[in-house]
Amino acid sequence: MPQFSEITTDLAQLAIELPSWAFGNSGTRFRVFGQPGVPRDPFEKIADAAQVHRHTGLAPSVALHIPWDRVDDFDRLRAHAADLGVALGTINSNTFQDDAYMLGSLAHHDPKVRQQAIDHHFACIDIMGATGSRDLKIWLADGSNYPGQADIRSRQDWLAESLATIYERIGDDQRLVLEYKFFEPAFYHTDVPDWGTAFAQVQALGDRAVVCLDTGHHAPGTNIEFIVAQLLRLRKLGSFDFNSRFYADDDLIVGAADPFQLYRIMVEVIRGGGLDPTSGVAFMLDQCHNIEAKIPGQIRSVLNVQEMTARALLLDRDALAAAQQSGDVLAANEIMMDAFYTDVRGALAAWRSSRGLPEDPMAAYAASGYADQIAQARQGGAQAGWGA
Ligand code: LRH
Ligand code: MN
Ligand code: MN
Repeated sequence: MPQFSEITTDLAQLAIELPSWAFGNSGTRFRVFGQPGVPRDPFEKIADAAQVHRHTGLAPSVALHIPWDRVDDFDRLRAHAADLGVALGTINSNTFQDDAYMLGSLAHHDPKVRQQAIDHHFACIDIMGATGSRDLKIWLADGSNYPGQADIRSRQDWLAESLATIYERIGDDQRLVLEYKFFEPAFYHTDVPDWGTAFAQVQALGDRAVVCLDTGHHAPGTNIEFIVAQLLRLRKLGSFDFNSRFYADDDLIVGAADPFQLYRIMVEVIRGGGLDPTSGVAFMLDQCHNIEAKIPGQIRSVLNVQEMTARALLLDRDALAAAQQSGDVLAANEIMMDAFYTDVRGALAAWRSSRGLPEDPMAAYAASGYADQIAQARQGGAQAGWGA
């Protein structure tokens, strides 16, 4: 197995984008729990995200969701982020909250509704100009609940047309990122339910259209690392929305439910060159902290990704390849598990401190007094925007 000192150059490349909505109040359809000190506006969300970066050095950018994070002056929001040492990242569109979209948005049967949804994406592209964002991320709630309700075949064509119209509008250095999800809110059919459909749709658009893989968006038992390998192979893996799940789209802390799955995903990311910043693979979190504190929840999340990335980098790939080539099933599996079972926490703590970061970011945040400060200063925090 490689030494820890041999993996730090690669490890230093890891950057994880935080979702602005992780800092707002959230919950389930049953209850949204309010927490003290929760941000009242996008400026305060950025300030909280900057705390995560300050203590971990892992989270240099923040994704926005429009209209949840709509502000009058995006230039000012961008400058505010820069002052706090972070950048504005992906712009997420939202066509799932207006009455007009009850039966769909970009795949709706009515061209007027499709146009409304396209116009929303044009507005997002304008915002990207001000925020300096590279990626427009599209997740659609489009689908149907009952067999016969919708023409599922025509909807693919309408979706393709809508996406092509949006794709035409993005800049040469920008990307359209299409996210899939197998169900919810639609329960019978979903218009972009899986990686294959997302791939087919973005492939028809061009090079600057790629797929977002949200780890919570698959049926239980799905081999997600295989999808990672395939999309990287096809050069269509644009980004991850990391989170973890026990049942459906639970949006829990990444690596909490199944650290081994996260390790296996990172093994395939590294195998396919996805850790190299030039690969264009963006690592993002898409989580909600319904019952735990939000800023430490995000700190824990990025540390979990860092830990599993370190273990995946420690995998002895030469030995693994040799075992695979010789058909030695048990040896290959043992090599895979050796790296997974390596406790890297001590080595990571020492490495952090050698880079001027706290050895223990969770403890450093707790000692910083920031949680008390925001609890005092902010009253009436905003809801994350969904889950009410
Ligand atoms: C949909 C989703 C998508 C949305 C986010 C709030 O379940 O994963 O990425 O933008 O949740
Ligand atoms: Mn997502
Ligand atoms: Mn989701």
